[in-house]
Amino acid sequence: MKIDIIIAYVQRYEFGHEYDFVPPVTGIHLAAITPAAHTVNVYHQQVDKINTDTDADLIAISFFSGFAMAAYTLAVEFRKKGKTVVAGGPHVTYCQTEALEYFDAIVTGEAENVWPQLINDAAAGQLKRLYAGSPCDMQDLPTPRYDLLPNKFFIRKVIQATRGCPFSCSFCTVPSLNPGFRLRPVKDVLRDAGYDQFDYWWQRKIVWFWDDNLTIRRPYIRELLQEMIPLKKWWLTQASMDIAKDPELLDLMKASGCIGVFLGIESFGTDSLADANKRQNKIAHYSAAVKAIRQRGIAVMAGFIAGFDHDDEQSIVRMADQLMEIGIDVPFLSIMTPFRGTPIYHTLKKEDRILEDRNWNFYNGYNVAFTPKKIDAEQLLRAHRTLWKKSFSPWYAGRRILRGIFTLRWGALLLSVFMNSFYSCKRMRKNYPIDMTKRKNGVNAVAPVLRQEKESCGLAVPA
Ligand code: B12
Ligand code: SF4
Repeated sequence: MKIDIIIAYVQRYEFGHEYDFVPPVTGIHLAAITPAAHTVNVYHQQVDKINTDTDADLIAISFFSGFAMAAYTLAVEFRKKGKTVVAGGPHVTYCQTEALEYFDAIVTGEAENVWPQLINDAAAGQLKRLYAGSPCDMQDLPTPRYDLLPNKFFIRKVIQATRGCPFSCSFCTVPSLNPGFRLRPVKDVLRDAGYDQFDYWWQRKIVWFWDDNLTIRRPYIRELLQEMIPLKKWWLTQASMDIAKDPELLDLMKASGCIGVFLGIESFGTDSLADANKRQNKIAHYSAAVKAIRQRGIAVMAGFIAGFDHDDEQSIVRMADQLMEIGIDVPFLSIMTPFRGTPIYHTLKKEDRILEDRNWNFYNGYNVAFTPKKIDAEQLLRAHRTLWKKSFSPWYAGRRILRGIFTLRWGALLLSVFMNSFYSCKRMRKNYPIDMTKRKNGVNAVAPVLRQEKESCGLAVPA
């Protein structure tokens, strides 16, 4: 069979990009675990135009909630042309009934244990409607099919070394989507990190670990990083703030080539952190933690969320200065989003605060899909946009870059220059994040034949 794997994507700004920073591992990993008898292509809507006139026998679409409308639109087009279309990913896992309206079959949860079976069934014309995946043991996974990535991604060597996260933040789907914490054998990770068949030096040099919490199991990360030192790579990952209290680990991160760490800082409000169940974050330690990481020349990227129950417009806009004060190199500024499968969704649903007339396009992290507590939805959006514009003004972005010149190692500085300039250019060109309420495909609008499921869908949320 010929299989097209498509990673659906919708840009959040007025204009899309033809090039982008980095792909997910999803598509090239599914391609790698596809039985060798079949031919696979991988397309990323993030940078590729999706051609529905394909000669593939099976179309497999991956998407998360914010891209559901785009994925359903593609599915409708493909099915009009007589194609068999299957899907998987976080959204499908939680909204099974809805997804089954658009796809011939769906895979819930992790796919490793069921994907080959689905392909065999499709080849035999005996596709079932639902394949329930189970947590993968992460042993003997092949190298992702990097050869199938379009050259339009700046960074291409994406790897998952671990899966899952031991924490349970209220807004996050990872604990229910990827239960438990599992590790790949270090030798397999090193093999992938050493993959070198890329055109450009930086694609060979940079390794982006798409782990949710790579550093949490200390003996594992120490072993991995020791072994990475001779590879002389630059690498990035997401981690918990507790790394800052482990100077030995930070030194090892530096020695093994770490250039950037993403921390989920989320808020400067004690009550908000408690609501988020982010017990690992302590506001009083933010500055010292960021300093300890930056002292090793490593850039600190950090996520912040606007829209906690204790937030008002002032507290949201104030974050632009607070994140500067604690020394963040690259901020990621989101709006609270009630993803299905998260505790926050269930709380907001119980309190009748989900804005049911707002479709999945509002679930891109830059729009409002619920009624905030102290302010209204419009004020939350306005405060977020003010925060975003202030944080990426040339003055703020420029200061972050300048600060890096004196502290960061040069790979980390490049990262800061690149990312801050990217967002700042968007802001200067008035290429702002799209306000979905102003869009035809926003409030009350439907994708072709889309009926958004109103009830809580899919898996139960762990207590
Ligand atoms: C890489 C990544 C990104 C990248 C690239 C995304 C892209 N191009 O699709 C970037 C940085 C751009 C990104 C952005 C965002 N992301 Co993101 N991202 C990830 C991340 C960290 C890794 C994805 C990955 O490669 N995983 C490794 C692969 C192997 O696992 P997987 O994708 O889960 O796939 C497995 C199964 O799900 C299944 N599967 C998946 N698809 C399919 C398809 C088929 C056909 C089959 C059979 C099986 C299958 O099989 C795979 C193997 O088991 C995940 C977290 C995670 N751990 O997955 C979050 C995640 C996908 N992101 C998430 C979110 C919320 C966002 C943002 C909205 C964040 C924000 N607030 O700004 C933005 C949206 C951007 C936008 N434009 O709207 C959520 C999605 C939740 C949801 N229900 O939708 C996740 C799960 C993180 C979380 N904490 O909850 N993201
Ligand atoms: S620490 Fe990060 S990955 Fe883990 S549950 Fe919290 S937000 Fe999700």
